Amino acid sequence: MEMRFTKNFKLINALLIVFVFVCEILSSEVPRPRGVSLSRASLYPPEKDFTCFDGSKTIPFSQVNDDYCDCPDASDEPGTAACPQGIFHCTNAGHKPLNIAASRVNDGICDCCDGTDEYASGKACQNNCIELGRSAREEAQRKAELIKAGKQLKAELSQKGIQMKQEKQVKLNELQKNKEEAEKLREEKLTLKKEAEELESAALEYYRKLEEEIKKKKAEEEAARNRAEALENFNKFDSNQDGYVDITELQTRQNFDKDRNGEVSEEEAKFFLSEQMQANSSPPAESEDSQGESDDMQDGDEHDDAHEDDEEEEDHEPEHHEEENEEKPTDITYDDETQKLVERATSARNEFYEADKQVKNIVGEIQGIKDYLEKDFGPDEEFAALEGQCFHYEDHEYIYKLCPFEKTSQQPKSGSVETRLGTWGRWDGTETNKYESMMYDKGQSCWNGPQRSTKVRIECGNENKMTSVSEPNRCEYLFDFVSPAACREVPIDVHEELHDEL
Ligand code: MAN
Repeated sequence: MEMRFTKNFKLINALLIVFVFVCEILSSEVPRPRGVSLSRASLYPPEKDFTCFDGSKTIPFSQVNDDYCDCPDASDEPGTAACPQGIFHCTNAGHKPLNIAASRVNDGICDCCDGTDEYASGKACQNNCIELGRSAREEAQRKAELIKAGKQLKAELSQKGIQMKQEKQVKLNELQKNKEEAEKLREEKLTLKKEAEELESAALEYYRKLEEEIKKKKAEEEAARNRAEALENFNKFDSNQDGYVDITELQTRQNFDKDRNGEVSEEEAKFFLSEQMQANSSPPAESEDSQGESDDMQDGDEHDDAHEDDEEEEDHEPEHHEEENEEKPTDITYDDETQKLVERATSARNEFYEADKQVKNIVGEIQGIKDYLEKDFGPDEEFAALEGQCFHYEDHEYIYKLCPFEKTSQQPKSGSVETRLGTWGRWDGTETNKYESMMYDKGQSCWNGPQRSTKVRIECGNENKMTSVSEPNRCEYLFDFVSPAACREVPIDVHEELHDEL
């Protein structure tokens, strides 16, 4: 089968070459001004005056290609560089005809393989159209063979892709049904939970009040303890028992001698008043009233400040205390009936949360499948099988990775940190073939530069493989990838040439 195809192709190719030569002989016999293609020859009848294609002017035919631009549309100078926007046509017999900008005529560079663009520059251009034509045809043949083999593989990929989407669709329908059931169950569990919690709440009301009373009592006891402790401390320092603690009283206490020089200075005593007393005690209420009249006033104020600080701290604390209290098992034991109701409500709550989790899982799965079904895997789902795979390419410095429909990345060979070069964005091909390239954008930002992005060019190949990687602009990467999924019939170039020339 393969052999027959190759044989047929060779025969067609040979016929084409003969055809091209015949056409060339015929075309070279059609008289026309330099730089005019065969298809336009009839627009330049030599026996008539020449009218610009845009109709703006008529000139004697002798002024066509006289190296002076008469027509605004450049139609009078197809073979010279006189008109800036002119186009020069090279026949390139044996290879591909070519249109070049008129400015490239006689510029000393051989643009046409037949060398016709350099007729007056003195540049000796070789006519290598025959060789170029031959290798172009060989390349076209290679490509055609590749496409033929690739198309078979592509058909298999398509089949797989279509099957995968169908299976997902079936799963989606199943999940939609499961979701309805799971929601119904959740509804039932919610009702049961509410009922159980109502009973539980009513039964716990009595214990809640009891607990509050216990808490209150505990708080009162704690406050009384604190107060007694404070008073004790105060009395300890108020050695003359006059209801005030003054500096001299503190100076008698050697443990305030911070610098260990044998005596307690006023500063050391004050330091203690401001730093230590704040933390440990509060003066009795009576002393607060009279503080303004004595030396102790300043110290007393500081003391008050300290007290305020304590209050501030306490302002933040209730939350914490409450939490602690909640965590602590209370000393209260429920009666059997209440205990049963609490247990029933707890298990109703658990069952509801379980049912709710089930619904959420199904919803998540449904969304995942919907996203998958909406993905564009090509007109025949031929690229679907690439999803979930990753392909690698190594150059001297990095290992590059392409995970189709997910991301592209770069990892230094000497390190383990992967840099994301892009996240799947969209198909980015041309109007004629949207699927010839992919764009992965929004990758990791470059230092002082843009976010990294990757364009992936896809060509037909008989396996899925990355063939090259480059970075044409800083942080903009170009991957070349071949895949049977990209094998599609394209017109062979030789056909196009003949069309154009005839
Ligand atoms: C790294 C690599 C390069 C990139 C620079 C930009 O070295 O990601 O590809 O050009 O960063 O600073």
